[in-house]
Amino acid sequence: MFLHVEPYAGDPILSLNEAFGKDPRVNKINLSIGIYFDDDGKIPMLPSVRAAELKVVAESGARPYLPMEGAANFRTAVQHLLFGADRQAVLDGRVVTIQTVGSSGGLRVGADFIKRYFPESGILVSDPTWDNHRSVFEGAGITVSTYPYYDADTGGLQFDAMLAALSQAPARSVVLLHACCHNPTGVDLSQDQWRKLLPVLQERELLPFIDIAYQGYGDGIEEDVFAIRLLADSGLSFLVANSFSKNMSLYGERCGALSVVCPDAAQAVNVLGQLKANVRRNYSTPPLHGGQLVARVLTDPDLRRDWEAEVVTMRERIQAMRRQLHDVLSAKLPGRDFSYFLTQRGMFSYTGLNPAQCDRLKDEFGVYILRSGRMCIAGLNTRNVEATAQAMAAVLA
Ligand code: KET
Repeated sequence: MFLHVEPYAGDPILSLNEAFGKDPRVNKINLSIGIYFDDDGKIPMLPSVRAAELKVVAESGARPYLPMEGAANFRTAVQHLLFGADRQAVLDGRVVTIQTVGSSGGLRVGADFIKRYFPESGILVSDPTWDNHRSVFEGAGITVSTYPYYDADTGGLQFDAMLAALSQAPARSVVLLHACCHNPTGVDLSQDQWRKLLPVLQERELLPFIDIAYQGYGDGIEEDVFAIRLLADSGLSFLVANSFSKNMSLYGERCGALSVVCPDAAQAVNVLGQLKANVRRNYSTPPLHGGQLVARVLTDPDLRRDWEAEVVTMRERIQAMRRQLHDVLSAKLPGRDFSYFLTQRGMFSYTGLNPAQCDRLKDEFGVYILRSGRMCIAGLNTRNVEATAQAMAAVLA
């Protein structure tokens, strides 16, 4: 019956992370997957999230189904976090938010919505982008193409080429944009560049789909939603998928959301209805537990304050690791420019290592980075950063 089913080639991120788990070497270093590890190399349980969990568990033992769109307290809290409670688009009822199975689930529900209501539209993603973007949108039957983004010569952004490509895109093309902490390059648009991009999106009648999986890891929780609020204030219609995997360290709880900013409240009602219909035919309703932790942290003033401080701690630890890796490598290989470790933002740096060099890092030194050259800086700590720099210097020499 299943003889025609071909073997799965594996996923460039998850399969490498699994390979790391099976590697028997004690000194192995995992810089593959986008997970924040603390200085002890552990995935933290944030104290604010732990406190929220104790309260949530103490209050209710019942496990009802959530509505298709998720829990009302979660949806409102997330909408306020992203768009601001007092912003016009929110006050006008133009924004709808549903709770999804991680932001991956939000991307997929959004992709299905696009396929159904914009059947002619393709999606443009940055070159490069998170590997799974292509899989999610192609999996929904949408044609994926790229716009120029990363400049390998400068380690920065090809902003003019990006604008030029988007200026040529067919009307109603979907444009996938990373709000902050671009995955995999760590290269973001400046606020000024976002302002210059906006008229192109408007004039070409493009439909932005914003992915924000690292809110708080760039400049700050509020600062990192600059682009989302700029677009919402402009009256543009767009989609946003966001994640609490990283900034609340809730990976396995699958906490995310999909928001759609609509032209008016009446259209918003219909859009919400179709998102619900899509959820119902896919997985029916989202899971309960993790979303309640998120809602509690976001709405309890004390927990919210603690969480914001914890995010600062995580961000600053990554920045310290960036600095240390930069300094050790610069000392080992003088004359080479490693400043990209300092300018790139969020969890990742794009090292420019080729696949053969990445394989050497893994095979000879037990240092796992993606074969694209993406390194998860959040996997470095005071005990492995030196060894990582040694290994990198060896394969670069
Ligand atoms: N968007 C981006 C840009 C992203 O990097 C991830 C995860 C997600 C969405 C998914 O988030 P979630 O809410 O957990 O569904 N990225 C890391 C893990 C993964 O590939 O799943 C990574 O790039 O390593």
